Formats: sequence, C-alpha cells, structure tokens
Amino acid sequence: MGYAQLVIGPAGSGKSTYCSSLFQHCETVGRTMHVVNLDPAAENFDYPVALDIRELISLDDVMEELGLGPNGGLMYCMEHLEDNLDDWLSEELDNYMDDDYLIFDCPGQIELYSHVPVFRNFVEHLKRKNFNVCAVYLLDSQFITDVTKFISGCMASLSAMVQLELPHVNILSKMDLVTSKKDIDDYLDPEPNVLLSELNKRMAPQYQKLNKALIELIDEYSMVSFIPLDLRKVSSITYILAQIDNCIQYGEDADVKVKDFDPDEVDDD
Ligand SMILES: Nc1nc2c(ncn2[C@@H]2O[C@H](COP(=O)(O)OP(=O)(O)O)[C@@H](O)[C@H]2O)c(=O)[nH]1
Ligand SMILES: [Mg+2]
Repeated sequence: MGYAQLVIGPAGSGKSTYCSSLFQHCETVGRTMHVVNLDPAAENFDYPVALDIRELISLDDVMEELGLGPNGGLMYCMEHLEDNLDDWLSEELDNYMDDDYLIFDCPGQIELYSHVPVFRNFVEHLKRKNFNVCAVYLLDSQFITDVTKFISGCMASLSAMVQLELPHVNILSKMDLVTSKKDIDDYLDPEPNVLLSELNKRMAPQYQKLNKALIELIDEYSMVSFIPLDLRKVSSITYILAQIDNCIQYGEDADVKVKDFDPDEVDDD
C-alpha cells in the first residue's frame, strides 16, 4: 500500500510552500516522503523534486509550438498527462515501494478540480496502483475577509470534493499573516445560523432563499471545517499531518505488520 496527498487549491494559496514545509518537517523527524511536481508552469522549487511533470511535457514548448497562452497551454499539458497515465506515470510509480508516501504539488487552475476530468482519472490511476489518497485543499486565510468570500471558498472546495470523491482535508493557509485571530475564528468552526444571518445582511433580499440553501449544503457536507495552518509552528504542521495520516490510514497498516511479525510474541506462545 502506498500513500498520497493531492495538494490542491487556487493559485497562490500556498500549495508549493506547504509541500516544501512538510518535506522539511518530515526530514527533521526522520520520516520519508517524496514530493512530485504536477505543475508544468512551476519554475523554482524549495524541495527536492522526486518526479516532475516537466520531464513529460514542457509548458514553454506547448505554448511555442501550439501557439497557446499560459492557461490553454497548462490545460493541454494536463490532458497530455491524462493520456500518459498508463505509461509515464505507471512506470515512474513503479520506482516507489510499498509504504512510500508521495505528495503531489498541483497547479492552481480551479477548472482542473471542478469540471475537467484530469484529476479524477489521475486519482483513479493512483488507486489502481494501490495508493490511499487524500485531497488537501488549501484556502488562503488572507482571502477570507467576509462571509461571501468564505462561502465562495467553501463552494470551490466542495466542487473539488464532489469531483474527486476522496477523503478531503480543508486547510486555511498563511495563518502567520492573520492579524485579527478573532475575525478568522468566526470561520474556523462557524455556526450555520450565524453565517446565514451575516450572508443575508450582505446580500439583496431576493437571495435569502438561495443563501439558506447554500448554508444548508455547506453544513450538510461538513464543509465549514477548515484547519488553520501556521507554518512557523511545528505543532500546527504536526496536527495537520496527523489529520491527513488518519484519513489515509497511514501508520495503521505499519502497526499491524509490526504486531504480526513480533518475534517476542511468537516466543511467548
Ligand atoms: N506569509 C506566508 N506566506 C506564504 C505562506 N505560504 C505561501 N506563502 C507565499 O504565498 C505565495 C504563493 O505561495 P505558493 O506556495 O507558491 O502558492 P501555490 O501557487 O499555491 O503553489 C508565495 O509568495 C509564498 O511565499 C505562508 O504560510 N505564510
Ligand atoms: Mg505552486
């Protein structure tokens, strides 16, 4: 069994920084993980890149040869990845052993997680290769300045959740930049009724029915739980990693193995 985090979320939400901080943290505590770059537009990395989509296809080449812009070029690259899951990705994944833990640093184009099937097929492929996968959705805490932005962040995350059908961990990133903790606390585990009344205050009266439906939807899918991440604090990283490990049952299998093969236990029998 392999383990994987699919790190997704809007451009600039802190995905690559999260991957590199997690890598560093794991190195410090003596835990092995490998970071895979799936963003064909990425240029600089703060982590050792174990596997890189740019070895398969280069965004610059695509833009130059097909005359596409950056966004169209990126979509072309991701579709190319989708077409090459069976050969390129399978072959590369065969280099990883059982119990390996991969982190996929993904591009931020929101359409990749809402209505384009690339990542859904990518995830299906990982599952066939015996990986337990968790989606880690990053939302920038700086973006959450009022209830309407919070709701729109939730809806984007929800659309990824529905599209990918994976265990899903929502993270509020860049907590070191938050000056008023109180403002953000209102959104970490908010009361649906409070959200609804705030939303009604900000929107014209004809939206009240829609507001109610949106809040009910978000409440029903447990979308209102975001975990704050402050990369300066080891405790914050440890907490998030434990939540994700729990989602993908990392460590549980290992414990069972140790128990099964405990020579002392055999001696005792
Ligand atoms: N202060 C602060 N800045 C961050 C944090 N995470 C990312 N950034 C900054 O936000 C910008 C975008 O980050 P990046 O990881 O490239 O986002 P990505 O597009 O989602 O991969 C960069 O300038 C980062 O330095 C964080 O936790 N705290
Ligand atoms: Mg990035």
